[in-house]
Amino acid sequence: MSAKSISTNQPSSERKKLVWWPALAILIAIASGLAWFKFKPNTPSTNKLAMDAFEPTVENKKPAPGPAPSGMVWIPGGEFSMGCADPTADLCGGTETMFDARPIHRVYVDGFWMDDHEVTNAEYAAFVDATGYITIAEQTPKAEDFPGAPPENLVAGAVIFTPTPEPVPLNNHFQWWRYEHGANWRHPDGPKSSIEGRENFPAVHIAYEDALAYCQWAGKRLPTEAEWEFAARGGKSGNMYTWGSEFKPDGKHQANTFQGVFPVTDAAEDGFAGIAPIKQFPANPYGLYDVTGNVWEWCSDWYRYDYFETLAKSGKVTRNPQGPETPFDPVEPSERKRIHRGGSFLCVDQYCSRYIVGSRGKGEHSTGTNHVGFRCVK
Ligand SMILES: [Ca+2]
Ligand SMILES: [Cu+2]
Repeated sequence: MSAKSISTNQPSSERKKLVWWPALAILIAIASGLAWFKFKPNTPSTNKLAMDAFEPTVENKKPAPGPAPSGMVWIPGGEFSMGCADPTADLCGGTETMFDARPIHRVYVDGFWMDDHEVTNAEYAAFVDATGYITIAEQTPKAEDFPGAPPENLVAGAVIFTPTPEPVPLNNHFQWWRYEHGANWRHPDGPKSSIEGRENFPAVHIAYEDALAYCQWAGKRLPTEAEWEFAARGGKSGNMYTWGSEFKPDGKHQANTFQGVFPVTDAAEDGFAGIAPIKQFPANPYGLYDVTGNVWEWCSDWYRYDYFETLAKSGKVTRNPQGPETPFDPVEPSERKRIHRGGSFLCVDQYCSRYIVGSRGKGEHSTGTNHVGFRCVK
């Protein structure tokens, strides 16, 4: 059984949870929901401040330090307004952005190179061929790491989105995630599936350390959350989406998200039911593809729900923030989560609108799923 971030549509607990029996997991999910309500802050004054807090982005003038490395684009860095200004907090995002992305605060980042696309299966395969690296989803969970788990559940696998046969209340994501033995980046939809013909799709079922290992091999690193958002905004300020403030300008979809009735039918109005190959939609002003939608992207920061608030309170422009020292998610206090950004092919306004550029996602660091990938910077 899978995991349980109540606040996003991706499961985010570690594999320990995945091998627990469903009933216990559901109880935990309900308890987490209660914890969430307890922690959900009442912040009308912050909201009021945040509503008009966007100030112009000031890009660094310094040109790129040299010719672009293959597949990368120069992000000039500079000072910008980070976060979301949406007025209400909702349990699952819904049509609103959660309080953890507020208030809008001022951040500076240095310039850097960024992959113009999410790391593909072909690229991940080149890394694995060269190094023999084995991802977490391919490793059999050790009994000592999963006390109490039935031995028959200690098998390698990963978490896969599974549509429900009929509409369901959107309060328990265990209804549409399942743990499947033998699923991993080579077998994204389960042991019988493969990446043949999917060379140009983003690599998925990649845990944080699997992403990190790739970046290190490539002489790169993961972006910080601030770098990611600066890059995603493309030099603009205050936009709701990476392309502007209208979700479908001229009626055209700008990213691979979810249409239809979640989680039953993906109507694929954007051209794709489920995951898509890279570069199917226009790039943002910096030349980055699929910053929004398709798969979530790992950032290097730990997740803390109140990190933006802490930075804002300092009253200063924070320079090159690296995230909090330690993770904390009140919904799942015992999980160690890193930041996810950009939303995925499962994001839908009915449930999780984290394709909004200033909004945040999070995931337990050792858990990858079939809608989480990454890109690197240097
Ligand atoms: Ca889609
Ligand atoms: Cu989402």
